[in-house]
Amino acid sequence: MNTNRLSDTLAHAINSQMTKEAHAAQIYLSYAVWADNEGYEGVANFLFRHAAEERNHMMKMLEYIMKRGAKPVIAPIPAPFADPENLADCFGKIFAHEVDNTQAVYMLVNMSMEEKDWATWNFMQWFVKEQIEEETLAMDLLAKIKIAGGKNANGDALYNIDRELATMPDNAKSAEQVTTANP
Ligand code: OFO
Repeated sequence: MNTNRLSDTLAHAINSQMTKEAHAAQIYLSYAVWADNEGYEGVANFLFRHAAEERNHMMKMLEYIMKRGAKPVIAPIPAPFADPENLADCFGKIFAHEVDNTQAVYMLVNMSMEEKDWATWNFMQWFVKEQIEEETLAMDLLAKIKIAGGKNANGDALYNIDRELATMPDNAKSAEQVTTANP
């Protein structure tokens, strides 16, 4: 009896997204190594933590494919991006990458809706919410570096950003968590 509850099309698409999450982990990992090498230990710490988050996203996809009765395929991961030129470039590329990932997540939501695969649609909502947080986090990083002077930020400003990122929480506050007492 066939117990596979995923269409081949969706299984393939979720599998591709699973590989994309693994690629994201490699990108964050390589940027973390770059940051550490440049002396930004706080930024490196933040990026190492984020690499682990992306790996967890990959695991969620892998588990979902298996739980629905299909077999994940562990595919090669593309090489990470080249090193950024400076912190402004690093945060800019992270933001662009997260926006690109949001598009990929939306595509899976669309596909599951077209197939009326509500289990997958429901599963993907976790990623929709996660992407709001990831984009917010990347926007916050960009705002910090902009205030500090962008690619012309001076050493003091960069030092402060680096220290802040060492203890910056992994998740940005979502709009749903905000109240008038806690803006
Ligand atoms: Fe950076 O986010 Fe995964 O999905």
